[in-house]
Amino acid sequence: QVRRAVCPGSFDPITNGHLDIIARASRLYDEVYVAVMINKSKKGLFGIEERIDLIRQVTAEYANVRVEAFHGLLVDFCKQREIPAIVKGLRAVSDFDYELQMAQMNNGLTGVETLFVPTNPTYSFLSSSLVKEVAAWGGDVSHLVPAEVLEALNKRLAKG
Ligand code: COD
Repeated sequence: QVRRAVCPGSFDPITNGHLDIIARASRLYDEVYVAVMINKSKKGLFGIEERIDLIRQVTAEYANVRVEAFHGLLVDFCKQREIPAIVKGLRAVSDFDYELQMAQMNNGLTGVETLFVPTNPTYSFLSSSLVKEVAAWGGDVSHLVPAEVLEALNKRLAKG
C-alpha cells in the first residue's frame, strides 16, 4: 500500500516555510501531492500555471513530490487520488483556530485526516502575503523564498 499525503495551499508564491513542510512530508510519505487550490474570488499576484511552475522548480530534488492544481473541495482532490492524509504547517496559535475548523470539517465530510507539523521557528512569521508586501516596497526577502521565486517576484513587481 502506497502511503500518500497532500500539502494544500494557495502558494502565491511558495515560500521557504511551505517548502520546509513539503520537504518534511516527503520524508514521511511515499508520495506527496502539492495541491494548488484555485480560489476564483482571490486574484493572486501569480497565475496558477506560474505558481505550479515555481513549485515544480523548487521541489525538483524531491523525487516523490508531484504538483497539481485543483478547482473544488480539498476532500474531493483527496478522494479522487486515494489520499488519506492532509499535512499542514502550524505557525502559531493564530493559525490553530481556522486550521482546526478546516480539519474537522474535512474529516466530517470524508474521514480524511489532517496532520499538523510545527513550523520551523525560522519561518514562523512567514506568509506569502507578507513576502509580497515587503518585496513590493523594496524590502529584502531573499532569505524567505527560494532564488527562483525571488527572481519571479522581482520581475513581476518591476512591471508594476
Ligand atoms: N511555515 C510552515 N507552514 C506554512 C507557512 C510557514 N511559514 N506558511 C504557510 N504554511 C502552510 C500552512 O499549513 C498553510 O495552511 C499552507 O502552508 C498553505 O498556505 P497558503 O497561505 O499558501 O494557503 P492558504 O492558507 O490560502 O490555503 C488554504 C487552503 C487552500 C488549503 C484551503 O482554503 C482549502 O482547502 N481550500 C479548498 C476548498 C475547500 O476544500 N474548502 C473547504 C475547507 S474546510
